[in-house]
Amino acid sequence: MAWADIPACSHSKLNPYLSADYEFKGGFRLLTKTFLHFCRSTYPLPMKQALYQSFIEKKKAGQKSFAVLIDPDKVDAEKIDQLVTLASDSGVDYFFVGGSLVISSHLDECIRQIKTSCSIPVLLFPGSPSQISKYADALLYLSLISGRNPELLIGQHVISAPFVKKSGLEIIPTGYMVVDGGAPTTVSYISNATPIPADKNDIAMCTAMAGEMLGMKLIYMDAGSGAKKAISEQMIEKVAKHIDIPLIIGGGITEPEKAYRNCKAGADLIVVGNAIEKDPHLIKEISNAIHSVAVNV
Ligand code: 1GP
Repeated sequence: MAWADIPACSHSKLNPYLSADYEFKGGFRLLTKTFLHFCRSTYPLPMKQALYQSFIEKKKAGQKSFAVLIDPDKVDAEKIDQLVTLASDSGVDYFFVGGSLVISSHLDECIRQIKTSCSIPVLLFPGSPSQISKYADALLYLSLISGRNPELLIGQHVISAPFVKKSGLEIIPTGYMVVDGGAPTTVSYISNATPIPADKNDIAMCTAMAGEMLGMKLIYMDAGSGAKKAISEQMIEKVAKHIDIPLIIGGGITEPEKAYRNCKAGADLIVVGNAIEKDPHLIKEISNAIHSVAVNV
């Protein structure tokens, strides 16, 4: 039945076309069903946002978070077990998994092991589009906004977009900013992009503001894994004051006191990898320091 065939008045008591009324309702249901099917196939269900929502809610409540970074190249099954146990006992909020250069091919196994042993969410922190695993909870969809390398701003994203979409992961657009950490790091070398000079707080501030206005959902400032010098509290404070989205800070953080001061300066989430690889028992101290920052609601 086409729309043009529907009688002008289809109320059963007034309508002489009783059978047409029945047909109209049936036809309408069929059209509704067809329309919904069309919408679902043309416009898939909204992207998952559960983890991002948790970031936003924690930020609103003034709660600081701690992520342990696991580089799949640097851990075996036994080490993962140890990290998961320590992290679970210490109230770690997230695992980040990835690295600027991942050589091994056990990313999936690494994440599956974490997921089967604890309920801490796993976010991919990929150095390249090959570091995608459907077993993770979310993907930090990084655009290197501090650099001028078009491949890391948009090029690799275009190539991997269909694959990323198909993964079913929660995708979190993240403005990634590499800050000079006192010596070349893997990320500064591999990205082929100049890091923001450590004392140029205004450049960092403007870059983060631009990232937010371009639609990034997180800003991640990173001095690079194993950086000699972590990002200064002055730079963190400057950036934090000028953006409303959550701010992640990582690179070269080796002591609980520094993690604490970064949070006081405005960081919402602290990432530590290298120092924990060397001494996994730091997890508890750093976690306590981060979670002790007073809630400022
Ligand atoms: C690196 O921010 C992370 O991308 C963590 O750095 O390994 O130095 O803790 P570290």
